[in-house]
Amino acid sequence: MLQMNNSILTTSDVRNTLESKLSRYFGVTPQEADKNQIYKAAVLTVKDILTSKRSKYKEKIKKQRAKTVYYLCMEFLVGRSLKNNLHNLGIVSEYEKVLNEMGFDLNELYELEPDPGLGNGGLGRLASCFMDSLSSLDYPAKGFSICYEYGLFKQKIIDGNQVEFPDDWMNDGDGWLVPRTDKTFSVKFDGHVSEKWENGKCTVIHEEYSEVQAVPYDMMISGSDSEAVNSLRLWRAKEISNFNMNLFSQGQYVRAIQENSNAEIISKVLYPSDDHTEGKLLRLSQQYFLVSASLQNIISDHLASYGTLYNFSDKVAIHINDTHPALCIPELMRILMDIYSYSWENAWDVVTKVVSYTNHTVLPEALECWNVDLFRLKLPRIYNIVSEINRRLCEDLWTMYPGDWDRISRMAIIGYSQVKMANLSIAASHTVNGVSKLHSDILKKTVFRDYYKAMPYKFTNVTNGIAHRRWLSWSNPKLSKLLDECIGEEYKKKPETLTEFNKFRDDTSVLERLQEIKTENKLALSKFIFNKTGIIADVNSIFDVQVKRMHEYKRQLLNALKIISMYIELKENPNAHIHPCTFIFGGKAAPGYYKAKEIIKLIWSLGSEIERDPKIRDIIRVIYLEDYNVSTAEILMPASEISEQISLAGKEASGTGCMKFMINGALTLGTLDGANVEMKEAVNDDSIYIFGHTAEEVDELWKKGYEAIRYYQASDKLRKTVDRLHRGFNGTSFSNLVSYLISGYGVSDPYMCLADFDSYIHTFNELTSVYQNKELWAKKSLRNIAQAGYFAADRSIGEYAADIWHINHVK
Ligand code: GPW
Repeated sequence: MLQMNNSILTTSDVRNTLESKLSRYFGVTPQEADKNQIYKAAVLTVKDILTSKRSKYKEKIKKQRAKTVYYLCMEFLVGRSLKNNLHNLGIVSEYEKVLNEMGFDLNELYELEPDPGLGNGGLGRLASCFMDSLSSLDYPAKGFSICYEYGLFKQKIIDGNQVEFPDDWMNDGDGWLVPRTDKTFSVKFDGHVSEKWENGKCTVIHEEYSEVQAVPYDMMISGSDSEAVNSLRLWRAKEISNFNMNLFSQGQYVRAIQENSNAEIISKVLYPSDDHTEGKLLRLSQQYFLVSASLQNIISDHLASYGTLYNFSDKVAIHINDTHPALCIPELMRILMDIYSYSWENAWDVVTKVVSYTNHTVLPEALECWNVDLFRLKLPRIYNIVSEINRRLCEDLWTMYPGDWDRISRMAIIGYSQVKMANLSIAASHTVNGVSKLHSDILKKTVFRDYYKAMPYKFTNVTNGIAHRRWLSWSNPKLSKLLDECIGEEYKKKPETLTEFNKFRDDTSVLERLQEIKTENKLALSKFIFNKTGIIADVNSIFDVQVKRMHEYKRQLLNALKIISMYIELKENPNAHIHPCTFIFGGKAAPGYYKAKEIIKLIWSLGSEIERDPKIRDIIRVIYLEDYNVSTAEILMPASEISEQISLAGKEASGTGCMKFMINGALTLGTLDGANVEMKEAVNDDSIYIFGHTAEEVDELWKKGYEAIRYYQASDKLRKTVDRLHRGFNGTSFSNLVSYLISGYGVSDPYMCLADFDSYIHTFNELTSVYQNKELWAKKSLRNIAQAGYFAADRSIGEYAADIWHINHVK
């Protein structure tokens, strides 16, 4: 129940506000209203509650002159909001009751909300989980991103091929956005820059630029059982109405108008590649658009509160989520020097005190580099500043490492016609962190080794975490209820207290309840799958799930090989001892990522062939779930039993899906990669199933030379599997994938699927054999749930707040 204006929100308040919204916006009574109108009215009323709560919270921040963190990220994968907001505000039962009286089912209303896809995957979802925790822990925070008109594409699988469709989520999904047309900023691109000296003072002149207006749309993020409502500000590009009068006067009316509408393309669409950079001009424009608008906003808010910039670094922390917003470094320099007349040294001092940076990958294809010519042309002033940062950096490095050109060129920000964004980010940030222990260690040892040697004090680790309320309490109400009964509700605010659940490891009635809950959740998922695919997934089979972006390093192909080998075994011996399994896959491939699309085709074809064989499909089934997104994940996680986290060790920075599975009681089958390593430490060896080469062994294998063919020759099972892959499934041959896996001359599969195949199969068999013993399985599942508290975003945010941002709770 929510305390509003010192009074309690009652059901009659809810009824009155709903009625008044229905009448005002749709001219209907509750009796006349349809589901859609009721849904929209509910959103409007919740938005009002958030607004009033937010203004009170803002007052408090102001009064306490509290430091705020600004979290910049090109992606926020927010998921649906109605359910989350009602839960976080503690007003579900009031709404449920009133809506029931009006003849509506709240759960059905939730389903009407489109799932805004303003992110690709892990990176964007992490940002959203972090916003949830920031608010729930009463930290003052503001997220900044782009209001993409088209979010991540919708995926359809047609004959096994991924086909992309536009996601115009704004059509119905903009209900949570509050446009703030009073708070716009202008962002300048292109043109020429020159310096003008007058009376010993230098002014920078930027001419013939093009200008875009950034219009903010705010989404309010309520905390759970907290006072805070923070906001996520999404910028939309709008043409500026002062047209290029030169063009008009030259009679070029159409071109003048056309040039303007080009501006709006900046916030048109989210780039659909994950862990990969394309180096496109439009993407660079998007990045600068985000940081320039956000920084102007941060500075103008600061001036409005304090009237001066002298205390800027005491009151402001700016966090860049990977390097995508790294242009905020030169942009802050530009604003301080060109507008507020700071000296270089003073501006640099401010920048290096406020900016911190999280790295999310070691994959070389994801480390952002921009072509110097493109960069200079689009952002001439910013290029000047980056060059000067680079010049001074190299000068310092020269004193540190005289004559060591190799090292200095590796550490330089500009070199070989490229601007290296990671080097810029490390050079200017006070703190740099990786997202799991293993990943942070790898950063220090490999990609950022030189920087770690030169500036060891900057480097730290903050292991990722998830919004455990969304992913456990609100998505899995049955398990949540069991936990409430066993250990009380404290874990909702203090996830580390989930360990109390360990006390019930020998309580047979609790273990039975766990099994029942899993079965009920599997039934719900099974219905969902049936509605989407017409396939009935048997709830008595093991639900083995791999859902994540399609990527070679995540090795969905290895999982497919495992299933193929089981298929062969069953064909040879229909009575083979295999516990029935339903293999569920889901995930999108970047539209231009051919190999990933081929793997989708393989999984789909394998599934289709099996589906036509009644004997086999009763034992193993393969389902490819289309258009995997946050809402689908909320149904999948509670119903999963095996969580496949099988990336090649050393490649997955952290992974966060793994944590959602764990907290819902799935057992992990995984490599020692990313956060799996810490999950193993948390549950002990008998409740997690680890296989394959370690990161160190992978390195050694590389150095020695990875010869896939050797594994093929050494294992009968593997050889049969790969040969079968060559023959293909459902009429499609996959010989390309075979050459990819074992081509003899060093160009084969860099993610070493074959090297881990045998140990994967072995560990999978070991894991599934436990399933015979339902109680033992439930015990292991309980252990996972009880030890998952560490992987809550509340813990991660607590660490960022204390060790990196130095911000305090505002209550
Ligand atoms: F390349 N991640 C992602 F590092 O989802 F920027 N998209 C991305 O573009 C990048 C990373 C980037 C993921 C990591 O792959 C995953 O391991 C990690 O758990 C997640 O970011 C959140 O830290």
